[in-house]
Amino acid sequence: MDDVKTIPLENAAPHLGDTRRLQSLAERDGFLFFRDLIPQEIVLALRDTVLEFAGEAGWLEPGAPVTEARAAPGRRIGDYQDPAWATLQAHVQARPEMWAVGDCLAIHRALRAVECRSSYLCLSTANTCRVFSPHPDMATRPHQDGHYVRMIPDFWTVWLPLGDCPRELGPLALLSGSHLAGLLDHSGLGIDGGGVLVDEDRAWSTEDFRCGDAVFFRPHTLHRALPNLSGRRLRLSADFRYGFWEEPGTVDWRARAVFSPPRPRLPRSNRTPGRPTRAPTWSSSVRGQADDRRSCVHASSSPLRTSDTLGRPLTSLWADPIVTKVRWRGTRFDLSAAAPQ
Ligand SMILES: O=C(O)CCC(=O)C(=O)O
Repeated sequence: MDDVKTIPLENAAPHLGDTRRLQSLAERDGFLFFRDLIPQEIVLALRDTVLEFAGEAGWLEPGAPVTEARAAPGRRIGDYQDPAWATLQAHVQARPEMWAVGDCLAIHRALRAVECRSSYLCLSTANTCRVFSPHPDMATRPHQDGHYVRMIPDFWTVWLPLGDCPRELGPLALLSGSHLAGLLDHSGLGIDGGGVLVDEDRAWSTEDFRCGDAVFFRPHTLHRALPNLSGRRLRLSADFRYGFWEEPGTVDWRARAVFSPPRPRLPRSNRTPGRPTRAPTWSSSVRGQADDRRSCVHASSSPLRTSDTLGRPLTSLWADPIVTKVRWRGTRFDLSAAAPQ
């Protein structure tokens, strides 16, 4: 595990204006790496949020500068079944810093550049902040997201470090061309203990990631984390999933989540002249707003559930929070109640 063979990721950022080039890289590799894509200030704001949580959870070395993210000696951090880890996920779901990164224009623009269609940040499918202590055996095993994320058929994952993440800190690494083999058998229950067995002589594409870098990859792209060999520092990252408005599966899910009964009604005092007083139906309104980034739905609370939409047990408790509170076009809706908040 400690001596994973690696090769450098190719920077696709210079090709952001060249859809053909992006598409051929994505078809060849199953991933796209963008250097300096995301404004550092929004990444660092999310890093601060996660570090604040880490401090309260006792994950940081007492007395050390918080910004250095030094791990509390002896603490194993990153176990997906750890209740504190699940709490971190629920915590970040309610934080604007999470969605400022996940829903940032730079990511949507890059997705549009490669796909030529409008993306949206897909909620309720494991948008995650990860914290790993320097225990090399805890590194994420090789797997495909398509095995775990089942709510939408076609999506991109975007992974980014929350701060600089050189190889020794255990960034993500991806296997070029692995997406071409389709969905593979996965062993075990989750990406911490199971996954896909890959020949040891395969070379994984990775980088000394810098704050603002991001790697985009497909549902069948094999990826893993390198071991955190830093000895003392926490590895912090976030990952998000994106669907496309034109995908039928996606459309159904979003329409159900936002507009199905109980249908939110605005209180009289909140009604904007000229705006519909009832939530619009999917077909009449949302499709027309495909380019409107602000129409993305934001989770603001996340009771956890233990099975997916098909009733299969989830591999980890955090994997699929049910979205009950959403903010849409500036209005907060509680989907479990009849009226908006
Ligand atoms: O950050 C990690 O260690 C794993 C991330 C991952 O597997 C993903 O983003 O799909």
